Amino acid sequence: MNDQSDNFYLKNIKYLFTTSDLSKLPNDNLKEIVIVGRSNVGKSTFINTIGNNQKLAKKSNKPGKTRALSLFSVNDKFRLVDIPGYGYANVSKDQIKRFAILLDKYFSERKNLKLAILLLDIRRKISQDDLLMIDYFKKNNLQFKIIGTKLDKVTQKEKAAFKKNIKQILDLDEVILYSSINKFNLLAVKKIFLEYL
Ligand SMILES: Nc1nc2c(ncn2[C@@H]2O[C@H](COP(=O)(O)OP(=O)(O)OP(=O)(O)O)[C@@H](O)[C@H]2O)c(=O)[nH]1
Ligand SMILES: [Mg+2]
Repeated sequence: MNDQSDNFYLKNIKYLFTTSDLSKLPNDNLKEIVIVGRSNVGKSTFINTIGNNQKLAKKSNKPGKTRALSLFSVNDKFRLVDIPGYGYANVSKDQIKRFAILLDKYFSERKNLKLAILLLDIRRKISQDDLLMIDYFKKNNLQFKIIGTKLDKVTQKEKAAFKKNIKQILDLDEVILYSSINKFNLLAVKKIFLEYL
């Protein structure tokens, strides 16, 4: 992608469609970035707010319910993919299993997929499910980046505890902390996109 990060606007984000049928995904060369994380961490909101388009939310924001992939086109140059999070209570075991199989297929076979962004709530400890996800990415050689969310809600103490947790458990020195409310660190998020496009 040629755009420089500082003039790379994420203005034109369009909702495309939601599907649980991988054969319905576009057959083209556009790259995809999937947003992953526990239910309620802010995945749908993240996509909606980086595009500055609150209306997008209605399309994908049925918490934990739609066991499917939602696709968004960004500037007609790449796609963001929203998926329901893990840990949502009102989902049957059967649904979870079917969706896990679907995701595994998407993660391991989809050629367009270049990066997974794993969102972690800065106020919470990294969960067992988060660790399983990271393990999965490593085993499948899928590039991933971690972004801490809900920065607007945290105290300095919570921020420091999160960074320490990330260092201790994942051995990462740097982690981007983002807020969908005030878009603090949006530039750093955009830089991640650019790096993988
Ligand atoms: N204060 C604050 N609230 C946020 C932020 N991001 C998301 N939220 C709120 O967190 C709640 C959950 O956000 P969603 O975007 O629906 O979470 P999700 O990860 O898509 O959840 P699932 O679809 O269930 O997996 C909503 O009430 C959002 O408004 C943020 O950066 N700051
Ligand atoms: Mg969601």
